Amino acid sequence: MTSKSYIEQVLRELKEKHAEKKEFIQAVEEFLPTLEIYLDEHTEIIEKNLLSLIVEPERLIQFRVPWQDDKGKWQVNRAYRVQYNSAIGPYKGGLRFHPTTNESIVRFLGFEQIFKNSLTGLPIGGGKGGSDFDPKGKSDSEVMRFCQSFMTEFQKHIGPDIDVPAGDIGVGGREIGFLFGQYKRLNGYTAGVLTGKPLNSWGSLARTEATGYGLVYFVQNALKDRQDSLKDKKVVVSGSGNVSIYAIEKAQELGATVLTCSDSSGYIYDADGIDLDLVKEIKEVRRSRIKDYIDVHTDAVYVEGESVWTLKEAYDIALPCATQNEIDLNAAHEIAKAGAKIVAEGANMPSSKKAIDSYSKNGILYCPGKSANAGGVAVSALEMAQNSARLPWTFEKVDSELKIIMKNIYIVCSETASKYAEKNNLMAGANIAGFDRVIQAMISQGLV
Ligand code: NDP
Ligand code: 2IT
Repeated sequence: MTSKSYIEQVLRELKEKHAEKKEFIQAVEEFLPTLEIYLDEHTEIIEKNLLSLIVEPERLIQFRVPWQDDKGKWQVNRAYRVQYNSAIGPYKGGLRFHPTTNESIVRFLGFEQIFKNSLTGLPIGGGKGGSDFDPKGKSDSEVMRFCQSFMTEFQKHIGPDIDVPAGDIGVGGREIGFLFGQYKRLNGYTAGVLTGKPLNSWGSLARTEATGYGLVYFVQNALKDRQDSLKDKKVVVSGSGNVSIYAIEKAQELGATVLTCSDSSGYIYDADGIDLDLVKEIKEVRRSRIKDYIDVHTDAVYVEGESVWTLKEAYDIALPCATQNEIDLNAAHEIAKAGAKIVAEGANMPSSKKAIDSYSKNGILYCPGKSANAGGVAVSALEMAQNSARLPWTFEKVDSELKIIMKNIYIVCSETASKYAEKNNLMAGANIAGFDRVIQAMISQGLV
């Protein structure tokens, strides 16, 4: 059997089993075909049918979360954790609280997390979870009661050497703090059971910044490799959450002008460059909507109900940092028309398959999320190391380790791309390099 026909067979079987889980199928369909040349060299993977093992999660947990709202009424949400692959370490990956969270979403995120974590070079397996709970519009007390109820069940399934969750959409320091408090109440002080903890509870300095900063470090390495830099570049960022804010911060620090940010209601275009202190005040302090920006900057534009990817101004770099499939083929055409030369993904799977296929045709360097947004989970692994040693590191130490990790990820992706495809095919590079480490560990361990 050829590599191509084997991959097609595994995909066919997966689609039959999971026809309705479209994001999950999308993530696997984007991944497996890029392994073709690698499989030509490693025929034992075909002979022993190892792809069928890697697409199947080791464990999938689903539970209900009952909680009482401020009016005393009982609410119930559904929660998930996929413990996907533990070949290279305890399951590691975020928790997402968003009404769209379902089994397809956590499976896609968990599947990608395996290979992202592998690229960091650190001892972390792949997992992901979350709930269809919507923290928007909830009081702090409601969020706390939800988190406490969530953890009352979830604590049975996690531990510093078993599974170490962190944040994702809708889960930041506040939620992780409440989850950690409840875990402690049930099991005693166990710093290493969650990452992204508040700094007063042994969270790591620079974890909040890590995904956004890491994304920009990745782009900086890609530009440097092409004798270029971020100085004077025009950058378009989507979202205004954790990843967006710190991507904007680092891009501005390195001399770029960031023209936009957004939320699911609309986007801000500010030709003078986004005022990040104001965005932080609106999103991190007030927990309000990005529309408030124009109350202060009356010369900026707020475009209600539109995605930032409809922007008709010229720019050099696109950093999607909001959510999956925010860039479809039309949006990808707009990005190309704007003259962008790089799309680097802060979000997980923000580009549809057709959008990805269009990038190289339009001369755009595509930096896939698995590689470009790995800085967050990498610093989570450094938080685990600090918690195990019971010693905190300085911001500068964590940040300098993050820079080294992002540089190494860029190098391994680019070298693997050159070996198996061509240098600019960072998607093939990321997928093959991430896969190689995991599958070789699985083989050494007897595929258990
Ligand atoms: P936040 O919750 O902090 O922010 C999410 C941002 O994206 C908000 O601006 C939100 O707008 C917007 N958004 C979310 N869902 C949608 C939607 N369906 N349509 C339009 N906009 C939407 O999350 P993060 O910044 O942590 O995560 C952003 C992305 O980065 C996600 O894809 C996540 O998986 C990925 N990521 C996060 C990491 C981390 O460390 N936090 C690490 C690696 C990747 P609104 O408020 O209107 O919903
Ligand atoms: O998608 C991701 O890599 C994250 N949400 C971060 C996971 C983590 O464990 O820090």
